[in-house]
Amino acid sequence: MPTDFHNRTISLLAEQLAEKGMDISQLISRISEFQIAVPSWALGAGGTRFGRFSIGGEPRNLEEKLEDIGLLAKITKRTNAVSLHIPWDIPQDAEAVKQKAASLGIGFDAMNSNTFQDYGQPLSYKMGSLSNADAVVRAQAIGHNLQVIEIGKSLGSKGLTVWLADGSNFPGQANFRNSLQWTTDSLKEIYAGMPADWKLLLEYKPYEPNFYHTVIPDWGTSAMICRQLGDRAKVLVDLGHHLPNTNIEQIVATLMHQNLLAGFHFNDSKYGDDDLSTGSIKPYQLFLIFCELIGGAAEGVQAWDSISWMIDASHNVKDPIEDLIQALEAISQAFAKALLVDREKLTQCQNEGDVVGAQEVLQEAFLTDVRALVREARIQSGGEADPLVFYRREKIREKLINKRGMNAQASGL
Ligand code: RM4
Ligand code: MN
Ligand code: MN
Repeated sequence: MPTDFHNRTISLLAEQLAEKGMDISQLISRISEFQIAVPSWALGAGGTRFGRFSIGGEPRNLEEKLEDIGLLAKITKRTNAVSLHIPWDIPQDAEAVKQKAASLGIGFDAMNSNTFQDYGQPLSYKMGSLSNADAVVRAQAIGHNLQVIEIGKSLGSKGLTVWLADGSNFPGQANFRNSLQWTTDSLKEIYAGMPADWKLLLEYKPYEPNFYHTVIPDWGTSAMICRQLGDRAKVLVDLGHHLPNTNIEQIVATLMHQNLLAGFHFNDSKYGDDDLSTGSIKPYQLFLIFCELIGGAAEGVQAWDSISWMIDASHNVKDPIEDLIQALEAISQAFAKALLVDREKLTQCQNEGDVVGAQEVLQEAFLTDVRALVREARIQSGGEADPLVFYRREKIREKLINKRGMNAQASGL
């Protein structure tokens, strides 16, 4: 987009917003401050259980993953942290990794433990980890989480994200109540091993890889467990971890109401845990979620800064870096649009039973083209006006392929 055209667009938008009593510079600083972490497994091509198609130039180790995130950080200015997955990304030299990340302007978001795969550990997780009927397997899974906390401490992380694949595939395979109790007891031990300034982010997921029952299938079960752990345990909402048509914005509002929202894993979904690019399927839903987040924080039910933000998508047919650029843009746009909602008017409509008016308020904000606003925030922060155009013009993928080869593969799923 030519600079001149951008400048005219942004001044027109500033004028429009000023008429509604909104100050564009305040909006720009809110958008600029909003940073979303990138997981270390997002830089390589994902895949499905049917196959995986390489894209070439994928990072071969943790250092190269950090370099890719550093590039994203530099051009988008929307990310400043990485979320590591253990054992996929065990740092050999924590101090060196920490320094490298710092030199790229990257910090360490929540750590992710992994007890959903076997990777050479003594006992198998085939029949579950924290919920396993065998106490020795549970102890091993607890020990793994404690080790992840130690690694995180050495890097300056402040959180542990737990996603469990535990559950069963067939009726009768597992005892519902015992699985839940063992999971809760195991999590209590993990929680007790966390430093006082850490938080535990507990995911839920209705199905997959288990298809009959999942030990933590929904936000309510996660919340119930968190309540038994302590104040620093909260529920993590992964947008893909719901059955189709679930009202996720209501879940967000409810969790905030109880000060129980740990954070987000952004992605989009048509059917289930599709891990598609954020904003590619249901941008209106994403906007409505941000409306609840902004509303909840503005009304003081839960502090904005207590919420963690991360992208958790799988890149099967797109260049992962391009996909992450698109996701960061979509998240920023949904956030910016939600900032435009006239909350006073919305409340008035709600109180007066003006259903049409309430919809108008939301649509007015959602249908505003905020691309120039998001771009301006990025330019003012020193990023690229159009990161995707820059990425392609500079032939970054070609350069990565030259450096790392066509068959490079990152650790991960
Ligand atoms: C799960 C969940 C976790 C992620 C793994 C790879 O479905 O979303 O957050 O760590 O996938
Ligand atoms: Mn997730
Ligand atoms: Mn998932």
